[in-house]
Amino acid sequence: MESLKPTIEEIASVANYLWQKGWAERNSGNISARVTGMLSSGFQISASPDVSLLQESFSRLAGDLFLVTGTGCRMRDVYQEPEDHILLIRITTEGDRYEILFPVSEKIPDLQPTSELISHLMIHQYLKEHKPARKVIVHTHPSELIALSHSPVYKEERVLNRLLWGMLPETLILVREGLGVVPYRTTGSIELARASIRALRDHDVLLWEKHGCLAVAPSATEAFDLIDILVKSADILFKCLHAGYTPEGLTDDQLDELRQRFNHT
Ligand code: 2HA
Ligand code: ZN
Repeated sequence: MESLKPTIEEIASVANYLWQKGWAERNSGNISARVTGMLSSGFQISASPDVSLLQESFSRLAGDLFLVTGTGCRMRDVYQEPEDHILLIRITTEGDRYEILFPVSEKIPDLQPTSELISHLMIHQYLKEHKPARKVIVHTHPSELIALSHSPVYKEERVLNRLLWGMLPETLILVREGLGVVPYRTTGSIELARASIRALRDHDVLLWEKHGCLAVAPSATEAFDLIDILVKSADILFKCLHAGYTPEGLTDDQLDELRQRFNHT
């Protein structure tokens, strides 16, 4: 497990950011990371790993290893005691089951993976094939972005991205593809996962209408950053609106100039 420690610690740090930001009420949010090949060769798999059935078959993830936050776990607890709230699971060779290899926590004996496991695995399966460097998924509930998704005007993807890019240059520079808006689907459903995969073709960060955000990146920190930048823009927008005026926003020419100048960032 030693070799997984840096990844576990990074997930724990990001769990803390989510809690500190106010995006992780009670057990909301979840994080997973594909860590296949990262276990040191001496690691002994527990003698009788727990094997659970998946509703879907994940043949392209057969044998893959994932770190996933536990269902019902608070992000603040993931931060405080990562090894008790993050599981290591392996997809079986048939791809229709997973084994819990670790922690099989002493504190929480029946710890199971996040309720969004199916979404995470479906998305990981897509990422492995189409965006293999992106191995981490972060899902969280940032109030400002959720609030925008309650407006029929702002939840229109083109309108929303134009608005958020216009709040400060960094948003366009760092989230060039903008947010992909995913229409409302039930939490934890296969429909939500499918709609997310469609949106991930063109985006690395999604806004699940009236629910939250999901970001994919090479690391948990980078996934967090994508959401954080967009929240900053939304925050500026709300501050202007609360102060009683509509923000001017960057002009089309200013945005075009940024696009040209920061073409390769
Ligand atoms: O993990 O946020 O979407 C709890 C959730 C479900
Ligand atoms: Zn959620």
